[in-house]
Amino acid sequence: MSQRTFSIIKPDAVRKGYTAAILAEIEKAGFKIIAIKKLSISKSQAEGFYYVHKERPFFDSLTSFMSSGPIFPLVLEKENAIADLRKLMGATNPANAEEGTIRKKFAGSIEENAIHGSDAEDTAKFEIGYFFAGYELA
Ligand code: YYY
Ligand code: MG
Repeated sequence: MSQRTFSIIKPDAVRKGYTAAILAEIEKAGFKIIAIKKLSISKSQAEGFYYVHKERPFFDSLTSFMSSGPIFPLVLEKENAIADLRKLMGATNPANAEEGTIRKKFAGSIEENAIHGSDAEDTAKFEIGYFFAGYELA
């Protein structure tokens, strides 16, 4: 059954000019792009998005980074989209990411790791709603 997930091309990847290359990897892997936009978020918007990590030591640095420049939020659809995107992304730390994954190819560090992907159905739902209105998801 077809499933939707949420992704972000992060500020590091946008700055380095990797947006189109990452979108190409995503499409090549069989995902349909349901919604996409370019925007910059404030520190407090980044804090709201990553609120599950608010007690973690990297929270302040992560949310500063995520508000440091333009990002591309995405809604993606395919069979098994949530797990398949996580696989395509690779490990959080690019040093541990498998060959051929987006983070292996495009991430610079554990923080500046090029791409976000939802980790479960409930988080995908929250994250899609955080960035997109219903009328943008036709
Ligand atoms: O889902 P994923 O992005 O792979 O990792 P999370 O554990 O959810 O962490 C979110 C985000 O936080 C991660 O993409 C980079 C950053 N981060 C960090 O800067 N340092 C860590 N030790 C762990 C995560
Ligand atoms: Mg995560």
